[in-house]
Amino acid sequence: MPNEPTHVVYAVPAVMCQHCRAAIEGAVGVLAGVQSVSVDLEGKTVDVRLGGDGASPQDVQRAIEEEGYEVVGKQVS
Ligand SMILES: [Cu+2]
Repeated sequence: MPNEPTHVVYAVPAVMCQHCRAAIEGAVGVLAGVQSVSVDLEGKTVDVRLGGDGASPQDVQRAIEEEGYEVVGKQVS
C-alpha cells in the first residue's frame, strides 16, 4: 500500500539568491517521488511535496545539505 503524500517545510537560513534556489530545486527535484519543490528566498524555507513512494523527508534533507545548505529545522504535515 502506498504511503500518504507528505508535505515538508525545511528551514534553510542560508538561501540568499536565485543561485541557491536553482541549486536546491535542481537537487531535490530529481529525487524519486518528489511532486514539487519550491524555495522561498524571503522566508528562508524549502517547501516539498512527496508522493510517498520515493524519497523520504530525510533523503530530501540530505540532498539540500549536500548542496551546502544547512537545514536547521523541518516541519512535516
Ligand atoms: Cu545564492
